[in-house]
Amino acid sequence: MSINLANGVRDRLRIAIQKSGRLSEPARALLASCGLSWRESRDRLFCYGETLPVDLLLVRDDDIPGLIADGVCDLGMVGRNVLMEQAADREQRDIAPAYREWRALGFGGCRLDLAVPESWDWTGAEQVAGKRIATSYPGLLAQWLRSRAIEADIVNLSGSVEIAPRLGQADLICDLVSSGATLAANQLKPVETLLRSEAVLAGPAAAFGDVRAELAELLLRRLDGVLKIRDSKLLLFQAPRAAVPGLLELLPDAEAPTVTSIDGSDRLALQALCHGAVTWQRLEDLKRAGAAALMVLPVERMLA
Ligand code: PRT
Ligand code: ZN
Repeated sequence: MSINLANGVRDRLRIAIQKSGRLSEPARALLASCGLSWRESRDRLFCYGETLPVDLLLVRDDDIPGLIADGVCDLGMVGRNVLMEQAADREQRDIAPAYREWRALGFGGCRLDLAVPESWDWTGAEQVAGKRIATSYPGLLAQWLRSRAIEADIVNLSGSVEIAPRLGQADLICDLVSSGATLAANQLKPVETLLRSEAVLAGPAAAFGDVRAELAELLLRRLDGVLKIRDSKLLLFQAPRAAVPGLLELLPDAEAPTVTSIDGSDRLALQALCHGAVTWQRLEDLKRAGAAALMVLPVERMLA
């Protein structure tokens, strides 16, 4: 298979995802649930789209914003932290942001936090003035410091940020945190959140001027359907007519239900799409409020 990676007008859509790492499997799974499938090339860097003209480029996550900016890829799935760090860097160098976040994807969640040695008494952001802060996110950290008019030294490290205070390279750190276990293992504690991050779909700032516009629109429609139903369940139950208003109050996250009357009785059958978790607790609350024959069904696909 010959692959033309040149820029310009194209009739296929090219999406960059992480080759290997935290985001690679969930990104593939999400695209697969949008009905995409691929033929893998031998070098496993490029996957040719079979069901739709949508190809994958497997790269390091840090390369994704640049690939979109350069027009080598049309879209990318990358952490908001990476996208915004590179946008901050472009801003600092007076380069226009060539990409933007199109959708939040609901996986790869983490925070960019300031963390200090556990022995510190944290009194507030001004405490970092004049201190050395180790980070791999110098652009976002500089923005945050500027927004608070705080001056501090940024120690730019590409990895192992969390051991910098113990090595005497820095006084505190600014790094990604998910469970907090890494901070705890290094006797650090989180004190401020600079950014809440998750994987996002990034695309160009300007619209596509060719067939890729339709492909991107189709993909977004499917993606929205998948994201919307990810935590959604179809709830079926029966209830006496008089109990229905009270029951609907217990379902604030449900869309307007379909209501059917049951012949020859005062009872109604209801069907409601719920967008939040339908836990045992919620089912028990509904039962107490008059619902019966409760059933929770998974939703496989939805097209609004
Ligand atoms: O090779 P490539 O450059 O593509 O991969 P990478 O090593 O740069 O990235 P990878 O796979 O580690 O992370 C990809 C993306 O996952 C990040 O850009 C974030 O958007 C997201 N993500 C989510 C995380 C974390 N959670 C996370 N916990 N990225 C990194 N971490 C690290 C963090 O840096 C720290 O070292 O995990 C440690 C903290 O984890 P906890 O659970 O101990 O708090
Ligand atoms: Zn990376």
